[in-house]
Amino acid sequence: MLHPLGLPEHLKSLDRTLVMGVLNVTPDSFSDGGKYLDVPSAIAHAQQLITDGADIIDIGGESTRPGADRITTEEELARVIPVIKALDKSTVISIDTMRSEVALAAVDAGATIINDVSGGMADLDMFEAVAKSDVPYICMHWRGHSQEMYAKADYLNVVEDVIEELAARVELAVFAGIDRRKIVVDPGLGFAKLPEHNWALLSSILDLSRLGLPVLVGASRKRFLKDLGVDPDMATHAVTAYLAANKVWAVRVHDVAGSVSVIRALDEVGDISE
Ligand code: PMM
Repeated sequence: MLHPLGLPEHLKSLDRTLVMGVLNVTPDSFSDGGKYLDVPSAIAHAQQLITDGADIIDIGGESTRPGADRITTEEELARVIPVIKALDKSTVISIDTMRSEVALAAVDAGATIINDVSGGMADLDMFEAVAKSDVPYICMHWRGHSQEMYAKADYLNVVEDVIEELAARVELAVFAGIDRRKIVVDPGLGFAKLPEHNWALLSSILDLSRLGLPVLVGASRKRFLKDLGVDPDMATHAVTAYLAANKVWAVRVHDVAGSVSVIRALDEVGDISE
């Protein structure tokens, strides 16, 4: 398993797909909006995710749901920083933000991974902040804010276009001083993507390894899975199994226990190519 430089040692020794548990401290995210807005319930949920086996807790204060309005930096800081500070220092925390100011404050408060769904495009100071923080950086494929993203879901060949655009962001990040070995790439399912784009990216997930970097995928409970008309968590687990069999670095999921079970069983089966 290819891990980014700077990941805590106990995670680096694992030869399996990692599970990132989602903690949205927002009133309006895709599936868990409003549930964990106060600090005690956010902490209780983080603890549940850890008990369920999450390797990383991804804390976000701004919803990226399609059509969502932006919040102020102050509001975002007020939602996430108290939660990060209150969590046990042994918890591996990633901060899900597009803002350099929030990323820096979160690292200061104890976060050790920066997860930027805009791949440095929403805030021109982000790459510099990441370089300064010197923590692993998740660089997601993105084309625009929630209000406008579906108007930008236009691709000649979605897999090739996403790889090319991600490669360009990675080069800029490195140019800005971020260590290439600390970068993780993410195809950004649902962000300026129609269902057919998400499915095409999933079925060609191995092509992303051309970038030579660890890959993270967030498919959990997204609309293209709900559109199947089946249980969205069951559909998420199927995607987790597929991604783990294809050796992605990590999956970002809401139902941590389900993904952990799937990965645990798959681990026992072993590598079919051996
Ligand atoms: N998706 C959401 C939020 N943050 N971060 C990464 N790296 N990848 C994703 O796909 C991603 C993300 C939106 O989903 P949510 O509102 O259910 O958390």
